[in-house]
Amino acid sequence: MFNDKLIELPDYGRLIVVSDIHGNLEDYNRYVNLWDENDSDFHIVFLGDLIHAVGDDDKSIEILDDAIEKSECPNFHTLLGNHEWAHIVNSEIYKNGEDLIRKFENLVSYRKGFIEPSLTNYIKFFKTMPYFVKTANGLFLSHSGPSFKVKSIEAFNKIFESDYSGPILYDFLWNRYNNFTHYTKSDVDNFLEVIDAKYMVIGHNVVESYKLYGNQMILASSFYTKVKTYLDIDLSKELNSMKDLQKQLKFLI
Ligand SMILES: [Mn+2]
Repeated sequence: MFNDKLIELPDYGRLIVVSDIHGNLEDYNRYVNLWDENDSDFHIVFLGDLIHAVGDDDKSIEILDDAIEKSECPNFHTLLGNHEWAHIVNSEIYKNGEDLIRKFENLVSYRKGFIEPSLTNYIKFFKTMPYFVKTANGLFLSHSGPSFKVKSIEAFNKIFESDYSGPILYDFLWNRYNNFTHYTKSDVDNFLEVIDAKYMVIGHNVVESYKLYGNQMILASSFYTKVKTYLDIDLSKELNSMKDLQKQLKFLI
């Protein structure tokens, strides 16, 4: 069954995986320039949170305008992050005391002259964002998670039936690896077994460069990191250990 919230990638081609951009246009452009939109077997995935910079230099609008254009390409994928989700469900989101929803709305008015129809169109775009990517060689990509509540494939598939307020989707957008009430290494393994994948790659957390948490890899591609790290994956290669995945890590210099 076709599911536009779960992208399945084949056992051939190339895949670049980039985590949270948070309004950093310079980094966004550097990653996009690594990719070739004309090669349909060459995919790029952003793991959510394209928007919301902390501080003054917030290029969320410029990034979104470009991403909306590029989303016409079937090999360009931007997953839903908790920051995009907050606009969809109209939930508050603060960082360093800044109200990021208001800040984004002000930014839209400032850049476009009026808040509407641009704001509505951005939220429409957020609603087109897939939640997950699964590759034939055994990777599962999401913004965050997993949810320890997912103990069967049926429980997992319920995410796609419920709307944006579902508790399991919430876990895949907000959970943090260093909070044992969210999930443990064995929750990662249980989840990977349920969805028949080997390794999970997420963003969302503040780590320096990248971090391994059991069979989970946490990437920091832009936000809060000195060494900006992404994956450049050969989809035709089998993955037999986390080392095989680590070998495909690259760094923006
Ligand atoms: Mn996040």
